[in-house]
Amino acid sequence: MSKTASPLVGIVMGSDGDWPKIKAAAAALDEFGVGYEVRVMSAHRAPEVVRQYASTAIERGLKVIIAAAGGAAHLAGVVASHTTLPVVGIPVATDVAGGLDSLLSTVQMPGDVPVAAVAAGGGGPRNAGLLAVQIIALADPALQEKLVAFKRKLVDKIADKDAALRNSLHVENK
Ligand code: RP5
Repeated sequence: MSKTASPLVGIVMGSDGDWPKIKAAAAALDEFGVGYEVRVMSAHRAPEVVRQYASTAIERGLKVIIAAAGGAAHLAGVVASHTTLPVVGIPVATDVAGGLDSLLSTVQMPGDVPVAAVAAGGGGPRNAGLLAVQIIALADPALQEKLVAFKRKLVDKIADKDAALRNSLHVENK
């Protein structure tokens, strides 16, 4: 449902092979009921498609674009060059030091063209989704409330882990 109903977030990636590595971004949007669309496009192999997509994103109602790419990861930067929407870059994990190539290509933008880059691998893709939710929530009080509840649950989750670990250590030490 989130994929089609008035998408507010565009998730674009350089290759279909990126999807399994970054789909946690979409899952985070699903969690908060934020609509999104998903596209494969390449800054290098189909630059005109990227230009067209990014330069019409605002008029199509998008509020944030999440752009994922690996290796010479220029997609987020090129998208950012064609729109005033906030762009969140996901450096796709690779076998080069876990995605250091992607991370540097995504994050080392020149001044005047910002890309908010998340971590390569680990919680990075999920954080990209959450960051998009937080940006959209600035103008959506109901979504903001969901984020406040989410933060509260994080505290509870850590308290439970703390109690469980301390309890297990206490049992072991007996
Ligand atoms: C990047 O090159 C893509 O984002 C992908 O991570 C990487 C390899 O793409 P394929 O050659 O597998 O299509 O543009």
